[in-house]
Amino acid sequence: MDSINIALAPDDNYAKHCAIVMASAMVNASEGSEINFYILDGGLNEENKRALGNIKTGRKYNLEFLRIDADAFKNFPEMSYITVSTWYRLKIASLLPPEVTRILYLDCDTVVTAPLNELFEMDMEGCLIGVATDNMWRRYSKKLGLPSDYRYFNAGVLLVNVEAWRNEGIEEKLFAFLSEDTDRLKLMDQSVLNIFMGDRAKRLGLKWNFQYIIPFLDDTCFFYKETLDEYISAMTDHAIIHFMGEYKPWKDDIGTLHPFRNEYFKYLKYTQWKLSGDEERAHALANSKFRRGKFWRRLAHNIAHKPMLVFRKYYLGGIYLKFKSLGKGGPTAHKRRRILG
Ligand SMILES: [Mn+2]
Repeated sequence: MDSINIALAPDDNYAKHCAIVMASAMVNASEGSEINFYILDGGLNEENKRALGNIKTGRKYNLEFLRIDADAFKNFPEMSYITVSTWYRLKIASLLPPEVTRILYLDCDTVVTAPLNELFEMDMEGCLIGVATDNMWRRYSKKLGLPSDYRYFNAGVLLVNVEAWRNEGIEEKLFAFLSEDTDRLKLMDQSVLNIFMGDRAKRLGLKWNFQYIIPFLDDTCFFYKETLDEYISAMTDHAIIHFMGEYKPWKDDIGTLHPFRNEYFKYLKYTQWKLSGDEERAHALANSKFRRGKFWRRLAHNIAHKPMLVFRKYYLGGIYLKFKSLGKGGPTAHKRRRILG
């Protein structure tokens, strides 16, 4: 029997979103796949742990909590909404039980929309991780002094070749690299992974980490020819959506601007956090009211804070993407109006 192994690293604030990622993976899993979840646990409370063990999609699943010594990470930096748990994934190979040889690490701001078997069957071709390109790849590569055609990857979805990590002592080498020069920590985990294993990262395609750009509000480097076709195709053919950046689906204000928001809400009902019918209706109503005019207010806000924004190449790139992808599917206006159900 094939198995799907997924690791997640929620703190108490993200337990609900974690449950939604889990529910979405189960609802979309192929029949007959065994589903195993591993929670990198830096100290979740009992109530949240119970809730993660009590997701009712009708599928059976195994759940294991891997206790992390949070003290070991106390000198590791955090950045705006990125908490220390972002670093936990670097310890994944030593935390997992020995029988797990490949794992899919998912950020808790993702949603699964298709079966994941392909990831567990593909040839890793000697690579240490499988990844997709980051929304701002070109800018990051430049900032880090990497070659201008290097496609800086996003670490929110990481297919980890655990076997290779163990055989080659990657974790030890990674932590030695960090302690050699503690300034490297300031780059945060994503850039560290890019620098450390960029040449051994298998490219999975944006289908597996689709980062939708909200035109007129978001900046992006996806409009460059290296990633343009990939983006346009992932708009309709995606298996994992990543709600990176500030437009989180659970935010009742600016989250309403994300056209794939409903992909998040449709899994709420399988979890402990499900809403009653009345609450759902009230929620949908409030959101549709809110969204009217929200776009323009947000645009005005962005321009007021960064007046030169509209002249930026990356900002214009988002608009280019919008027109390039029109007629190629993606969320329709009708779909956008529906929030729940
Ligand atoms: Mn993320």
